[in-house]
Amino acid sequence: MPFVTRNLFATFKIIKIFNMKYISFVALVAVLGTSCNSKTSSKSTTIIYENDVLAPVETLAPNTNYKPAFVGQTRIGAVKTKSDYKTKMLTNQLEKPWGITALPDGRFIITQKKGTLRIANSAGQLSEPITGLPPVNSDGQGGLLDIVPDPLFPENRMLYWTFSEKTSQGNLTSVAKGKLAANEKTIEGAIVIYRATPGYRGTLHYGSRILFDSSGHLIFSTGERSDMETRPQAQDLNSALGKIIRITTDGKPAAGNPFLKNSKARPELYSFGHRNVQGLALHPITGDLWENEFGPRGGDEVNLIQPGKNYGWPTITYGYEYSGEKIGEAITQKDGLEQPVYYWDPVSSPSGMTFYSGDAIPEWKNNLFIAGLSSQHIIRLVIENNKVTGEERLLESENQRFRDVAEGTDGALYAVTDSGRLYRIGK
Ligand SMILES: [Ca+2]
Repeated sequence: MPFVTRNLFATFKIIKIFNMKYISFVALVAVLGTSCNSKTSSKSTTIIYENDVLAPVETLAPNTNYKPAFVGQTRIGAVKTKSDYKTKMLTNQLEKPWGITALPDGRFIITQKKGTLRIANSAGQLSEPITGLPPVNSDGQGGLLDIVPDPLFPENRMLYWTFSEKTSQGNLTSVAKGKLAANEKTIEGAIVIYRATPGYRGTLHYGSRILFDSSGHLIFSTGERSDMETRPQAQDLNSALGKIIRITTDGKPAAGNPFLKNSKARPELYSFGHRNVQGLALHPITGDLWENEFGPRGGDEVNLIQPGKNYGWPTITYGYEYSGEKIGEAITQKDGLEQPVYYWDPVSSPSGMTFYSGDAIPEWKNNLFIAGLSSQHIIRLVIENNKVTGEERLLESENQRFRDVAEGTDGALYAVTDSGRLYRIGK
């Protein structure tokens, strides 16, 4: 009975993974029953049901020997979308797209790394490159990064974006704003409103995503610029590196920021201890701010951001150095430092992300969708009560480095890839 042996082995392995949490006696009997009766046993070796919880999507060995702080912090059981949805590549003519955001009229504004914008409609037709933005330094991981329209865009045509800027003091992440001209060929009156100093000569770990919060202020992210020289600044409240930052549309510290009364901290800071924040999104129901960030080798994270909190880097991490060496004291938890809600080891290279708020695919409602770079798929995370309860991989067969994903006004998801593709995923 080789199939039964395999099924029993798989069952016990899954029990170990889930620590008996999701496996009922009934489910166990169901699996054993399947193994005895099934002619094709391959499915029953990998799939075990209770409340639609399957074995985790990740099957590769982790890079570290670290253990999660709580059950479900990594390698949660898989979920699978039951609704019909279609995936369509709308165009492959974008040039290194980096950020995509819906405009109120149903079209999209898309950044291209080298410093221009494109507008796409939901059929994938592209405008000519839009110029008139301040020069970007697109070396390494830099360039024109993320973009967001003003909440009053239909009236004022204002756009806000982040980019890597070369200055005499080194390269840095900056925020600029400008008005989309009526002919949609240029940006008018573009000015830099904020510079995340200090500058540094490297070209890695700039962040960056940008969005508006419910009070009309800008929230954006930076990175710690990767090198050992700048890494400690993620913990330094007098540096803008490795931070989430909240400013007014004029680039001033926003009212209500957590460090306004701390004379040793920069008043624009919102949270700290970040490595390289590549995704930001507001939860459609709670309004909470969520982020993702690149870990080193292992330890990519999803965090629920609370103002003033320390997210740990580089003091605590679920990853090793790329060389395989351990980082700092090789600890994953410490009092006063926040735990990620979820992490990946091996890494997924999470980039832009969005919560799904549409009605077209009801089972996706309030799920988090994350563009995966090296992992080459779109990650779907089901989140309940601020815990991840399921993970799915979408568009794996496309073999694309997904850079950003946004929700359209039509209730579909739209994703851009490093090779220049724009996808529509929806009904
Ligand atoms: Ca962290």
